[in-house]
Amino acid sequence: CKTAAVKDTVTNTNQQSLKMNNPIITDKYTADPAALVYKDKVYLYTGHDVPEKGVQSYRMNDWLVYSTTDMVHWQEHPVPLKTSDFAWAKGDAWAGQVIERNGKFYWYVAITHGTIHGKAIGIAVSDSPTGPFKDALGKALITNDMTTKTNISWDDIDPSVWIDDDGQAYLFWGNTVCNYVKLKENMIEMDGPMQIIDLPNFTEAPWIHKKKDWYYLSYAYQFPEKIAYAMSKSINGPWEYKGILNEVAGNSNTNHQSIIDFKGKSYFIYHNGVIPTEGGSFRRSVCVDRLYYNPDGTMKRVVMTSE
Ligand code: FUB
Repeated sequence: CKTAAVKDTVTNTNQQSLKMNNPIITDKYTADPAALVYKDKVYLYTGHDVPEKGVQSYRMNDWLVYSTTDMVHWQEHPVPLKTSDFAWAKGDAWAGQVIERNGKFYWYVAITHGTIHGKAIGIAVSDSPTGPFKDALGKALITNDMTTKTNISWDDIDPSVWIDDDGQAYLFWGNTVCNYVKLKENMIEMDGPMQIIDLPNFTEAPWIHKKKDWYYLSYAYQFPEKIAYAMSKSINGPWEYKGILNEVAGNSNTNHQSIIDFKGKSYFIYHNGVIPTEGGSFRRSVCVDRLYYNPDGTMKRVVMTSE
C-alpha cells in the first residue's frame, strides 16, 4: 500500500520525530476527521463507517469523538451524536466540524434531509466538547436540493466553520463549488448572502485554518481526491491557489483533512482505507501526520506514514 512505501522517505528525510501509530484508531472504521483544539486537549470528531458484508456504499449512522493530550494516545468517549438526533433528517452521518463559542460547542454536519431530495447542513450543540449534542435548530440550516441539479451526481456539502479574530463567524461548504456565508453571533443563523469562492477542481471538504497572518483554505481536489489548498491574507479572499498538499490517500477514493497546531507542532489529519482485508473507500481509517511550512508560508506536501 502507498503508506508503507513512503515510510522509508520519512526515515530518510528525518522529518518524523514522533510515531503516530497510523491509522490511529483500529477497532472501528473512522472517516472525515475534524479536530478541535480546546484548552490542553485535542478533540477529534469523526464519521463512522459501519462495514456491511457485500455493501460498497457508505453506512454511517453516528459520529464519534476521541480526545488526546499528546496526539498519540487517544481516548474514545461515548457516542456524542447520531443521525436520529435530527428529527427532520433521514440518515447518513457525513462530514462535519465542531467549534466552541462562549462555552458552547456547535457541530455542523452534512446529513441527508428527510423530505428534500439531497444533503443538508444541520447544527448540534452541547455544553461539553464530548457531548451529548442535541439538534440546535430543529431544521436544516442549508439544503442542497438535488432535483435542481443536472450536472452533479453526488450531493456532499461538507461544512467547515471558522471564527475570525474580530469574532465574526463563517460557514464554508460545497460540492464542486465552494460557498461561504457569515453566521450570526448565535451560530445558528446566517448573516448575509451566500458567496462563492473560485477554486480549481474543488470537490468537497473545505477546511479553514490560520497560521501567522495567512489564511489557508484546504479542500478535496478532483476524484479520487487529493487535498489541495489556497492562501489569502483575508478570510474574505482573494484566495490564491497553491497546489497539492496531500496525494490520494491509500486505498480510498475520498480524502478529508483537518489541520491544527497543538503544543507547538502542526498536524495534518486525514483518512485512508489501508486496514488489511476490509479497508477501502467505505471502510476508512483516520491517520495523523506532521505538517511543515516553508518560510514563505506555503505548506510542504504531507508525507503519509504507516506508523
Ligand atoms: O464520509 C462521507 C463523505 O465522503 C464525506 O462527507 C466526504 O467528505 C467524503 O469523505
